[in-house]
Amino acid sequence: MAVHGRPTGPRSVSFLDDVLAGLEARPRAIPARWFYDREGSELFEAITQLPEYYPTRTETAILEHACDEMAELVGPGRAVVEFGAGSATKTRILLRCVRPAAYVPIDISGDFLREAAAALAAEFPDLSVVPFEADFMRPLTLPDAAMRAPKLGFFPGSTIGNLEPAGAVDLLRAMRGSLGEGAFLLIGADRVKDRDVLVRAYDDAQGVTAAFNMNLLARINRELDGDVSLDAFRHRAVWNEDAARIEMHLEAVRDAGFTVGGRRFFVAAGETIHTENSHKYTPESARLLLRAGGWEPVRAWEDARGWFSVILAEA
Ligand code: AVI
Repeated sequence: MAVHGRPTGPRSVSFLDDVLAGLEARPRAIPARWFYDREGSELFEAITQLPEYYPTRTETAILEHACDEMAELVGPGRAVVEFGAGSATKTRILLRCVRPAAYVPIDISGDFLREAAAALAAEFPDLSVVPFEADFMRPLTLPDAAMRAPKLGFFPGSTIGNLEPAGAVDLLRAMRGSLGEGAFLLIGADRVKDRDVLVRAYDDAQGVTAAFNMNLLARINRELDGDVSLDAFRHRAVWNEDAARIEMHLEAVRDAGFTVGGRRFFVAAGETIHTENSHKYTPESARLLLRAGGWEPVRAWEDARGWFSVILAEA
């Protein structure tokens, strides 16, 4: 399955443009949304099952535990609008509790969206499921069927953390605009915690996250007529304390010359290509971010270790 994250930032024209621009730039950086081809999406799904990758299971447990309280706070008859169409388990937990009038999953990948929506419609026969193929990084006009009910936006997974703070604020504001007056937003936010726990979550013992990161180079070779030697690079996950984020990089282990889309590049040993940011939040920084994005936090739930928060905010 696909979905989940697909961060980040203003969309440019194509994979080729982003890769060429990213390899030209200093520091070199390629947007994380290009991770999610079929292989990348499958690898991400495998990451969510890893013992070291606590966010998915922690957030799921929080939702299970707090869902009745969430339902009481938001009230019945809402349209649940999910940004990204397929945190399958989490969506089901929420829909069972909240009993909405409609469910509107928004995703840029139409095929995946329709599959996920059909499965949910079969499982919740009384629910009006209205899949909406769109790029939720841009302001949206929701389908008519969803416009009648007040909205509950759902943005789990701490996918917000894959955006730079300014981009995160823009997205939250766009969500506020799309969901309208009286809306709620239920959002997952991964917390700042012990550095080793964080680094292990992004550099697991089985090497699944390494494969996820390296798949970007493989994808460049597959789709952009590239000849990057994969063994010239290795996966790095680094905690950036100042920016409160895990950074993923592809580091050249030796001098690497290669061609992409007919252009020649040279990456010296030790140089990196920055491929992802995953920002982590304190309770205060999460509240500040939400307020900057036009949302007033109402209630936050966390697990016993304080590793992950699910926050309900109102427009
Ligand atoms: C999708 N996103 C929230 C994930 C994260 O944790 O930032 C992507 C990921 N990258 C490596 N592991 C997981």
